[in-house]
Amino acid sequence: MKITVTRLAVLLFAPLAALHASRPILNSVSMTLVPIEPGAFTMGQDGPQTDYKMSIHPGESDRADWDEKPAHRVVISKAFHIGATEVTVEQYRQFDPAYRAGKGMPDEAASGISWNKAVEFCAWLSKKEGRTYRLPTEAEWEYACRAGTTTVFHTGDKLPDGFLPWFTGHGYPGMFPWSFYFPDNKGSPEYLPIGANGAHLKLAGDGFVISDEAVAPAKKNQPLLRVAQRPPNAWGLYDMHGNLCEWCSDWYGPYVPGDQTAPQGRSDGDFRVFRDGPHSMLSRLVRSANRGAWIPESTAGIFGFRVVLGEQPQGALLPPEPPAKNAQQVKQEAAKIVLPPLEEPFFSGPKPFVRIPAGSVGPLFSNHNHSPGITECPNGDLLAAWFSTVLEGATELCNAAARLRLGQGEWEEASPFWDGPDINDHAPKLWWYGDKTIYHIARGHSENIVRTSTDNGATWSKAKSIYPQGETGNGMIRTRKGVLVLTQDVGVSLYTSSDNGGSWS
Ligand SMILES: [Ca+2]
Ligand SMILES: [Ca+2]
Repeated sequence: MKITVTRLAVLLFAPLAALHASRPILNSVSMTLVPIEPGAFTMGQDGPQTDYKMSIHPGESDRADWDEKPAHRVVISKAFHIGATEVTVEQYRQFDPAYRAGKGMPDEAASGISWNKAVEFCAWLSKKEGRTYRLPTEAEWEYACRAGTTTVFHTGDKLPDGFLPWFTGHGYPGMFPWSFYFPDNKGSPEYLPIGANGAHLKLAGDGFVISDEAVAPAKKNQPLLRVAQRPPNAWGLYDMHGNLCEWCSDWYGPYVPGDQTAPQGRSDGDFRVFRDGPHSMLSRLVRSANRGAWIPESTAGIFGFRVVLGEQPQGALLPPEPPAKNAQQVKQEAAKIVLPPLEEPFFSGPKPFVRIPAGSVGPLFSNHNHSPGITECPNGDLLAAWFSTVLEGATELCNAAARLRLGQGEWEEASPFWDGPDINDHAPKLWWYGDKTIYHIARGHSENIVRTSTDNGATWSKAKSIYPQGETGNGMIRTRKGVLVLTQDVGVSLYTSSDNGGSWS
């Protein structure tokens, strides 16, 4: 009996070269799809925690985020084909002829594509060809990226020199370019800094130095995101480290321990997974195990996708993440507040509301907690939200929250509130309309978002994008005419909404 099981395992998990049942496919939109055979691999990355102060030691790109742990064994039980590159401008235009009209090279990756649009593209292509195209699951993506490797990158524990282009004037997010992370202008050898005019900079011995002398003459109209400009991985896939972030089909949630077969992520959530990091950003974000996730309607420029040809895996979906402490056991009775005598001055506190254990490096961070919004809830609780991070401009930044329940003397310990991992989702603000509705507004990636709760913050609507983007400042006010007005932290301007937050200008 034992021998049979072992033989079956060998057959199931044999390396690609041994099976090679199928060949690459060139489909109807000139997309090359590479066959991936079934197998098993270790998903995620254990090991030292990233300390996030990359500007101090930019060469340390091999450490893991909290949400990549525990590394666990995953079985990919069905063969599939996956795009050799991200979907290109030329391919995407066959679905949407108006896409970036008059701009972009044909072999540039299609950027600024929302998860929703990527799924629509797959449905369109499926109908066109009469076979199933879809986004990869997160597990399929990492399996294909690793291509049998167990190292930090598919190239080993480091990327080759000059592997990651960094458009130094753009950066991610836009307000934090190269100089934010590398104040001395020195990166580390895996980066290829490209100047504001598209000029390649020369490689210096101990990193890159951006100086006027080093800037070659600008090349006009240099395409920024052409696919397959660097060597592929062992299975023939290009740009699994760099170029664009790539949407996956899963709802995001933390990993659970134990083996999994054909996993599909969570059954619901606030964020869709993306894999791989954007261009012009730190190499640790493009590690094989790195995870990110964001709202499915975002059209931020960092997002592209590659498709899979093959039926969706049928592993069990994990349930949505359980509510965090700030959303548990929330009383729903309206508050009966007894006011102190009005003729007497009333002071209480101070009561610290940011309670995060020292040394925390994810999901909350003890280093830097800033930009709070605080609201009273209809049930009499106070709810506070703020951003928690190591560096204010970096991707580990998340939204934390805490609750001071009616009748209690102290704020509860902080807990995660709402966070797209690897997204600088900044400056949360909270506001109670005065009836049942509490608003949560925050800066997203290239959008702002709004969510609402009508049960005292126990549950929230899915985030909705609102424009224009900016960093929310202090809380909201409502004018006598019912217009909501929100201040901004950066720039002198106001957001206003005449439809209770449905749209903003
Ligand atoms: Ca990519
Ligand atoms: Ca991450």
